[in-house]
Amino acid sequence: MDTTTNLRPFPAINFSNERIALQEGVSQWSYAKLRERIEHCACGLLGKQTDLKEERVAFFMPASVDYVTTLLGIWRAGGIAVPLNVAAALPEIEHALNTAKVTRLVVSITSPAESLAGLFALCRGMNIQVLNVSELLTCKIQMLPELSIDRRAMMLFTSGTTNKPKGVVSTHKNIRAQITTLLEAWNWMPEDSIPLFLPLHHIHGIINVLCCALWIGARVTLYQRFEMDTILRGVEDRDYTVFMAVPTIYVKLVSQLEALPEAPRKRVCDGFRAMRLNVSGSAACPAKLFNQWKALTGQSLLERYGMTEIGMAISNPYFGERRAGAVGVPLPGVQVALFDEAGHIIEGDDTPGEIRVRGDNVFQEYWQNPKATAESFVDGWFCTGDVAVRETGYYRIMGRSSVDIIKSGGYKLSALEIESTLLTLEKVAECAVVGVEDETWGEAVTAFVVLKPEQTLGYAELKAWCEPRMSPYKIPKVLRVMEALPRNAMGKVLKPALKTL
Ligand code: MCA
Ligand code: AMP
Repeated sequence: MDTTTNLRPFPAINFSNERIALQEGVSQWSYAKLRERIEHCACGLLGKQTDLKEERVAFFMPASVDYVTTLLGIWRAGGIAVPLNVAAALPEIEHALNTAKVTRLVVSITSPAESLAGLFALCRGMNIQVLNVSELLTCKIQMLPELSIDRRAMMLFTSGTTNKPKGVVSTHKNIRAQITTLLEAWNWMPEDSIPLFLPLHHIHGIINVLCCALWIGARVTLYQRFEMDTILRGVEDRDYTVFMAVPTIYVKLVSQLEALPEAPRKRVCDGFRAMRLNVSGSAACPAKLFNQWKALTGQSLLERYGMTEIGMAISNPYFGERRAGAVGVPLPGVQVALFDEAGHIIEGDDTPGEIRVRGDNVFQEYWQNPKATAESFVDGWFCTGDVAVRETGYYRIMGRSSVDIIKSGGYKLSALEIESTLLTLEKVAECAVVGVEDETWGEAVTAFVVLKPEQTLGYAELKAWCEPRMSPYKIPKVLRVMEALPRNAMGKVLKPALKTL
């Protein structure tokens, strides 16, 4: 077994040469060209050093060849890659930079211009050096380090039940395991071609789409966001063999397709029909959506289950029955079990329990947070907090053990984080945030607030106040001003009661 990594784990990047790796607009990059860029970037980051020794290097770019170059350049030079959310508000970026103790930040021509002035000022204040990919690309290629596979490689931020996101650290070995299980399970092949329009600060876009494709030698078409019309033109032109998205995107596609006149609808639907695989994940895919997609495109959506800390763990089969409303069976090399409240493994079907996961795919630690890390493992099993039941061998997700976690359009949000920001709004005396079932978003962030005496607050004012303080997708979709929040005898807010309102 290879225990070092100098991008050797990405076989295609080393050996595929003239195959097209990336497409961005009208530009294309072969694997050989991409490798050259990665090596320039790695050498630029190294300067006179021989190894970045797990330096945390953040980067702020949407899906682009520069993003890919930077991610793999940091890995190649021995750093920990910290991809930032390009839609984040400055206080959220500050939290990430601070938590990760980032020393350098890489930007590029693709970085959202409207955010750069604030970001640069933040970095000046934090003594973080800002670099541009274009400068790094001018550096001469020299010796690059041999790295142990156990080295830390990436830090992603995840919301939990605490109020601030934690840094989830994965090693090269974790990442390799997360990629290779999907290559095997979903039959990835070098001939594949996939559009990438998901945000690149989460596993779904980074591992399931980008890294799987680049590992095997497939082609990735990069979009900075979900550009529906352009992507559907590509589908119609049979540009893609595989499509991966969150349920919200399939909901939006269904309504777009249903609104099209028959001839163009048929062309796009036939484009989807001709693909070898359509995957849904990051949030529950309702059976209704599964059936609508099948009726329109003939595709049985392959639904899978994963988490930032573990990559993917459970998946419907590539060959065999894909069951609506279920997430399937454990992926190769991933151990999955359900545990009852007493902490015992549930052996048979039909008894719900918490999903716990073991395997090389499971992350190493929450960054510099040994307490949270220790609390999330029991006897070597990572405790997901998700509750599921097995039905004739297939897992079905039933919900989460915490009402404080909300899933909106595939993003996992902390109700407490949103509440703690809303409480800094001078007029607000108390507030409670919950996720309310919603056909498009899965759950819609809903804020219940009690105002201080003689204050008023309308939705437009709340939204405008939130904009510089939180990512757009965290901003409540609904505001309910209340006289008082429902509480139990202990004074705890009754969130389930709020949900039913
Ligand atoms: C956008 N908006 C949202 C969301 N996204 N509101 C709530 N929840 C959201 N997720 C709001 C914007 O603030 C804006 O509001 C309006 O919708 C239109 O924004 P726009 O950006 O144009 O929307 P969109 O492009 O249609 O975005 C929807 C989206 C996006 C494409 C579904 O949310 C998305 O890319 N989600 C995927 C997230 C993801 O990859 N998650 C994976 C993490 P207004 O009009 O009021 O300004 S989970 C993971 O990685 C694990 C391991 C796993 O299992 O996969
Ligand atoms: P995150 O850590 O942001 O990646 O979100 C992971 C969470 O998304 C999991 O803990 C689940 O609650 C949820 N999730 C992912 N995939 C699915 C799915 N197919 N069905 C239901 N929930 C899912």
